[in-house]
Amino acid sequence: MRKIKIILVSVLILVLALLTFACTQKPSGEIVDDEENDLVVVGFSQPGAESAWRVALTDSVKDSFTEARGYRLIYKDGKSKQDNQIRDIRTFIQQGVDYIVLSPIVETGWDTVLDEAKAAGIPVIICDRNVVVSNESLYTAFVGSDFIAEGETAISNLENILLDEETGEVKSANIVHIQGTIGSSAQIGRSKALENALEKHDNWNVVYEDCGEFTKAKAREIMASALQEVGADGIDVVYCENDEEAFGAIAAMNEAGVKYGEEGIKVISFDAMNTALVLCLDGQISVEVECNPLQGPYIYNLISRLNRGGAVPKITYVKEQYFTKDNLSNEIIEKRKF
Ligand code: GYE
Repeated sequence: MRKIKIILVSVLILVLALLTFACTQKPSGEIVDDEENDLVVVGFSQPGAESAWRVALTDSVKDSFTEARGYRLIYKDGKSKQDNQIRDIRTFIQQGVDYIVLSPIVETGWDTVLDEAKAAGIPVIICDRNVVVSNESLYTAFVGSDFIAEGETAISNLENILLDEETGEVKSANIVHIQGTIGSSAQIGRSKALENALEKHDNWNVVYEDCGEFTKAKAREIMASALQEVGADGIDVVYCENDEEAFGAIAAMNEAGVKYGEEGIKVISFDAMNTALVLCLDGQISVEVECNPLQGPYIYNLISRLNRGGAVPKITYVKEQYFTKDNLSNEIIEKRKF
């Protein structure tokens, strides 16, 4: 009898302990209540951390939305999957954040979740890459780059490089095209500019094309395969859709002992991170089109205006430029913030 009593008491204690534990656990959709200290809560969904550029964007947003300025930033990394980003936005909605900032991995597939944010009355700022939605009212504003313009800048520089001074004609070119994440605005715009150039120059051909996912590792494999299948003599240009891909292509060319830069295959790249500009000044990368990751202050301006009840422009393009060996110097590189 005594034994049964002890067992019953132990079970009771266990059940009580479990219940207390369950009640003190915070569910993942915990309501964020910063009214006490009056902080404005911003949920920031990034697609991943595939490049140094993206890390710079994350830092810029984190530096802009600080508690000292009256904000609390909740940062989520989507680990390169749209489904994760959608889940993260739903968590922000459940938490009742004041604003959502979304850098979308690809352009399409956001209608439903943006509709949910709208229904919850949470303004959404799209940054970096854009979305394509059925109804523009599903987001409040976009801040980011004009990717077709970036691609066109790269192409006009390539045309200059390939200009035959004697004839005034643009020389023929066999191009390896290493694309970024398919379906992202950055890939779509930069690829589109190359496609338009191929239509304009019938002596330009893409001899090898694959998706490098904006990463060095993938691009290195792609360039190694291109060199094997096409051969270095059959390649004049490698058009990389970001710096990580340019680093990967360069690594593959180094491994294969292939000449690039001024004396060999021309490397075209986007982002213009400092580490890449060093190679550009050295003549290893021929064109660097800047993509500005310092978007935090732009987003901060929009949200603080909205917070004061003001209106904001639907589209804001960040300021960007391009670099070749001719307009670069060590001083310029040292002064830059990314
Ligand atoms: O060029 C690349 C990054 O969306 C503009 O994504 C961005 C691109 C950038 O991973 O480095």
